[in-house]
Amino acid sequence: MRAALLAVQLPGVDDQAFTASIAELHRLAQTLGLEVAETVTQKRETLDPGAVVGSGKLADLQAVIRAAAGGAVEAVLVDHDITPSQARNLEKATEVEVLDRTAVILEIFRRHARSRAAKAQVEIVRLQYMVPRLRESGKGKDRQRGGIGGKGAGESALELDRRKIRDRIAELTRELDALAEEQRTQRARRRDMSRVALVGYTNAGKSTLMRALTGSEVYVADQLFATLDTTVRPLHPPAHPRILLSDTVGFIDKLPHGLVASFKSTLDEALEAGLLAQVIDASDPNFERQLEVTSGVLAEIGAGDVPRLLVFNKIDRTADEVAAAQALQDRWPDALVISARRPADVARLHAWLVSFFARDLVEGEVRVPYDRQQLRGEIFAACEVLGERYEDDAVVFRVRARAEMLARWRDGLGRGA
Ligand SMILES: Nc1nc2c(ncn2[C@@H]2O[C@H](COP(=O)(O)OP(=O)(O)OP(=O)(O)O)[C@@H](O)[C@H]2O)c(=O)[nH]1
Ligand SMILES: [Mg+2]
Repeated sequence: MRAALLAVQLPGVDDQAFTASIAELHRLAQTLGLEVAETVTQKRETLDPGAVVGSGKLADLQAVIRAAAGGAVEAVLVDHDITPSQARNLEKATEVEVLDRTAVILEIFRRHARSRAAKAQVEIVRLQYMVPRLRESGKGKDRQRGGIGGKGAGESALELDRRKIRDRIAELTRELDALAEEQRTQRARRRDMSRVALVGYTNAGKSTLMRALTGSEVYVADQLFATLDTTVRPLHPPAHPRILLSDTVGFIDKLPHGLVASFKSTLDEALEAGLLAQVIDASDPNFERQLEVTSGVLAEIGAGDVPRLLVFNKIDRTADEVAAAQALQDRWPDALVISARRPADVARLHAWLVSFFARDLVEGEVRVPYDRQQLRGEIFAACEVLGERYEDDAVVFRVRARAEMLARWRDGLGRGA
């Protein structure tokens, strides 16, 4: 399927930002499997309240759609959020489907959602997006439905559809609440462990690093929003005590508003992490803007104060690698500059993470009665065992561990207690 892009350069948006935004819409289109036939742009003070662009540009767009080389254009993607009536007018004028930036991103999220939670979150935002865009269907505009159980009597088909959507949203919200409870329990179990969340702009290389750092098989793809679900895995080779890594949903400029809120629960993992590793694609000409966007969203979801390591990735893809790395280190002296594809760089990041969490470790003793020896495994995962001593009724382990962990072992002998 082929699509045309439509973008307006508004005041305050410089040429570079404008080009980058269009390039990003292009990639979003590709992620949906659309081939971009043409791009139509215009400089304007505001979006035209009628059909986004003025009548002259609209005629250009119509011509492009009819005359596009290589086959028919079946959709127009608009690089802005537009009102339902702007979309309708554009559809009328072009006679093809019109999707605004939010609709494009929502469609990608819908296709990529795997878990029940991600599916429910995306569906809620999609339904909310749809409500104001519902239209009276055909002739039955004022058709009255003799509703079941009296419900719906006197409502138009449109009102009835809206009501159905609201009911569905309520149902999904309840489902999500139940899932969130489950996730909270899982997170509570990881509460005292050292945790790092990989966060960052979509396509920065978070999942690639997750694979390299944990030896797990999470999904990596040259697509936007390949990952929607949070995955948690221990660092490998293992650290003692264990360090858990999580891979999270990526961010994008002009992220549809509802999505930030709905993915907040997915990102709770990030909020509770002891460290955020913010991954940046150093080979993207627009990486500074992407860094800003990510920091903005993190602040918005309340993760602004979590300690953060900047990881400039894909340095192997920059034109002059040495100069690029130097420029980054000059400006961000505390950052790591790496390529996820180079084992030596991954090892450097691995070592950095281990030493970051090692600073919080304290030495102490844990007594394990002889009838509780099944706890040995847990102790070896949660602590670095420095030595063990046998007493009359118990083994006493001399360990290095997080203080919270030691306190809990002392009080209740681990999570099994
Ligand atoms: N050249 C190069 N490519 C990389 C590097 N890291 C990741 N990539 C590629 O970049 C693309 C995106 O990588 P992912 O790991 O899926 O990115 P992500 O941040 O998880 O993206 P989302 O899940 O979509 O948010 C893939 O094609 C990777 O192979 C790197 O250091 N160098
Ligand atoms: Mg990913």
